[in-house]
Amino acid sequence: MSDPVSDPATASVPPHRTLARDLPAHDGERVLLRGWVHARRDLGGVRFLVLRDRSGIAQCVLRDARIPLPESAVEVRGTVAASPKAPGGYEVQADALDVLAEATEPPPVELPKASWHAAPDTLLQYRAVTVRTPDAQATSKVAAELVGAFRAFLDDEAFTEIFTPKLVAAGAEGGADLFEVDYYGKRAYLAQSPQLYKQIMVAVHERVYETAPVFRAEASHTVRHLAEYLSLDVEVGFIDDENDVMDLQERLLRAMVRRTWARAAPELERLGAEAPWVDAPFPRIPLLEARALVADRYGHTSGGKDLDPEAERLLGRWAREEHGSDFVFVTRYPEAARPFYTYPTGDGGTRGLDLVFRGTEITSGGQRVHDPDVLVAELEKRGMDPRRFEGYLEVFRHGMPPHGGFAIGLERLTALLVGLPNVRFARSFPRDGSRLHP
Ligand code: AMO
Repeated sequence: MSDPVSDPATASVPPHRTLARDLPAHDGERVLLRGWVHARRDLGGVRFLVLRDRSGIAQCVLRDARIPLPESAVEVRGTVAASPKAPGGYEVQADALDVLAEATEPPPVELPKASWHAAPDTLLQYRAVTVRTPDAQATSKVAAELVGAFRAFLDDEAFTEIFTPKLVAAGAEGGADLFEVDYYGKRAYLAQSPQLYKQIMVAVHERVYETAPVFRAEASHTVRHLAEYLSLDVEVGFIDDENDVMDLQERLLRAMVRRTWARAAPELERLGAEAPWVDAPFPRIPLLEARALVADRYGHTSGGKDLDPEAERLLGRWAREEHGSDFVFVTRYPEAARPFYTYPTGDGGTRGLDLVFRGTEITSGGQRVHDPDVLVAELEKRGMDPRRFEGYLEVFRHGMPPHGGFAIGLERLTALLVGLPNVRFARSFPRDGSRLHP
């Protein structure tokens, strides 16, 4: 066949580039690879360059070329040959190596080594480069597929994507974890969630979703809290009660897991991810029953109004053992444990709920208050000034139907799916109490 690289007839058009993963389909042919120097080895007369591109890695064998430092951007021309020891069973016998951008110093850690072997702080300090490790690349790909699956499912169900402000006048979730911003001399905040706006938009489209960062000035430094995370928000109108919210969530999570497993199979395999149990119905258990169950069955008494992390873990174990599910809904949260917009049941409880996945909360949601007088009362009960929510409250005087929704924390879901011990590594550039760079 003609050489796509040197054929003068095609010299004026960009040469056809082959991806590392496609070498087996080009056995015996000339190819052009482009990527980064992932690793290099010098065995006397023969030099090996492992090239990494967006699809994976390819072994290239060179005779005399000088191989630049790892992470240099290069292009390699040569002929594909079977090689049982090479990754994927094929290598490129190279006759030309061109350096597109030479690395001027070695990477801060050896990127080809399994990334989680290095100290987490070092990896995060040099994240601009360590984000290139195959594990980090696979993780961000899985996260992207999860968001794609979220959108695809909801688009099919006639939801409309919305875009709400991240600079806001008041916090929606209560609590002290607000980042304050100087807004033209006035006090503003970074949005803790799109909660109030997604509710307002229910009166426009009935069914809405948003995928956007939210900000929490979390005081606690844990492996499951970030100062900035991606919130996958859903809100739907004309529901009967919170069971509709759970039904939707269950179908959505099942679809997200299945599609991600189909589309990111190589990445999930590389990360050693275990497919979750999603086929069985997700059990639903009221909070008080969950606390009692964890105490009776596992001898653990949960502290606080909510379930503590250990109680969540044990409840996850129960769901798997008794219901064959990696997911479990915790329902009927007490008013004291939920934000003002949660639908109260009049007995101190609410139609607020959480979804626990593999023993960790990954979503919160439920039915919302749609009566403006109840909303004002709920704000006042929590010592919040209704005047600060005037724009929001107004909407409820113009016919808000019964509605509800939920939000998934993308990094928590990603970390739990691929087995990361720390949610920071589920985000390319995590923000926490001590990290603002890179
Ligand atoms: P909530 O505050 O419970 O609910 O957040 C929803 C989900 O977001 C994730 N999450 C976090 N992830 C990383 N770092 C954090 N600091 C963090 N905080 C929360 C969790 C959690 O389950 N407006 C409501 C949602 C709703 O009712 O629709 C809300 O934001 O996975």
